[in-house]
Amino acid sequence: RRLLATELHDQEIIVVSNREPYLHERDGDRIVVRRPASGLVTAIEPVMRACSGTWIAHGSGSADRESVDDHDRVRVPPGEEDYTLRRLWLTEDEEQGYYYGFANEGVWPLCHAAHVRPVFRESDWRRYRAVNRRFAEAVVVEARSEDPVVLMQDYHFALLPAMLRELLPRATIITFWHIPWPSPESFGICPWSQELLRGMLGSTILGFHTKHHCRNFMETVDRQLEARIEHEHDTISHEGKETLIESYPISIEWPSPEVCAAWPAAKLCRERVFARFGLRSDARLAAGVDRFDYTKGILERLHAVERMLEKYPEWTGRFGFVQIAAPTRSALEEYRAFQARIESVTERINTRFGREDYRPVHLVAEHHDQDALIELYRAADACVVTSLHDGMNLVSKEFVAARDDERGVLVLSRYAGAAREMTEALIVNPYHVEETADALQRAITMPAEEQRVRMASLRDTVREYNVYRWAGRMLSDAARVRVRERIADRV
Ligand code: GDG
Repeated sequence: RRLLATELHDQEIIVVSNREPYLHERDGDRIVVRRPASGLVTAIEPVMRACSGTWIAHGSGSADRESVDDHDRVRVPPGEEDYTLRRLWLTEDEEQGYYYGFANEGVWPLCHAAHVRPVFRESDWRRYRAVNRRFAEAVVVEARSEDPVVLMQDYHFALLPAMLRELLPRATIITFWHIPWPSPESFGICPWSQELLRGMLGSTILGFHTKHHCRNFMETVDRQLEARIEHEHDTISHEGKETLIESYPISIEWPSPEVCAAWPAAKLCRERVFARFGLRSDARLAAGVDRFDYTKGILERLHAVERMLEKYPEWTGRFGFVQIAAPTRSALEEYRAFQARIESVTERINTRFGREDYRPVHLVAEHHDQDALIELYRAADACVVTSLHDGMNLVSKEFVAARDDERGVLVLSRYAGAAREMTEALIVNPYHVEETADALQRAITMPAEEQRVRMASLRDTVREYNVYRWAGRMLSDAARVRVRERIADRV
């Protein structure tokens, strides 16, 4: 956090993302504030609290417009008011075309190797372009200087960097792509692939979670555009503008001693969670926490649980798997069908292995508050992350951060960016049911000393490479580039 403050000096910071960090929702007569289930929000929010500034996002809470007098702008977090949240209101057509259509039916499956076919509609593309333009104009309205540092977030805004570069040529534009970047062949099927690449290359810095995603991006540009690629410096020069392509593995805010002191003891968490799900006191508990998304490997996880119960029948009656699945994008048919499938597989496993007073799988398709997630992380013998493809995955890091008792085992997909750093987890190929089932068995039978050694080492990594380091590295690279550009301007 200190490093971040040094990097920022008095620099103006503007964040642009689709998702807003605080939603105002109507609950009967009251308006309540909710934090959305989003890895992006989890990561950026502490950075914004540290540096003040303005966050521009799509206002989507049911009571956002009623929440404050100037309903376009609100100071957040509620009660602390560290920074400004500027909301942009989208029409239903805009939301449908830009968000659900192009971003989530097009780019999301395009970038994730989860075997879901992307859908590209001309009308969605037009709306995506128009909404990117609206956000670019909003940045210009909010900017107090001609050279702010603008942090663009994610695949909703691939066109925005180049649009903003035209409007604010002296801005430092840092774009962070939170999802994987696929191979050039996979990306090439998008009818507007070149426009997307040109848009992104308006950035001063373009960040991905891993080196592998950076390499894929550079190869994609190499195949599709006339550009100079300098692998030695990790830069791409296109139409007279240079972009640094760099990996910045995202992370979480490491909990302070005060935060940890306020957590209920792990034993108490266990008692509460076991009571909630009707588990015997000698049972083992594995947990999953995800947005209810087809990329997260929830189906493969259930197959592994089923196989484990089949292969190690001694666990029947003594093992519970709790899956929190926060509702997401349910307006899309693909998501509804996926969610229905998971419900039916859950039921099948419960019918097969359950008894009158015992259900092995508990699927809770509801948004939970953060305290409830911490309680579950602290109660579990194992946290299971089996993403089919995931830029990073923050749940794995949150689980580790919650385990100050140095107990619990992380089972982690090799296809999550997190697997590159979190090598002391039990790394699995989620498509390999047998391997994942055996990893589960190993996790819930791991001796305490081995758990401690693995967990302590994972905790060192996440504590050290926390979200402030992620932002600090990006901002210090930006400061370096800025100085170089200013000198070049003068020459
Ligand atoms: C994208 C990339 C990358 C989940 N359920 C609830 C809830 N959550 C929170 C988790 C975590 C976040 O949502 C999910 O973060 P992930 O990183 O696992 O995944 P995505 O949302 O897909 O995030 C991902 C990330 O961006 C950051 O760059 O790591 O690869 O796909 O923080 O705790 N939070 C609450 N209630 C829930 O029910 N409050």
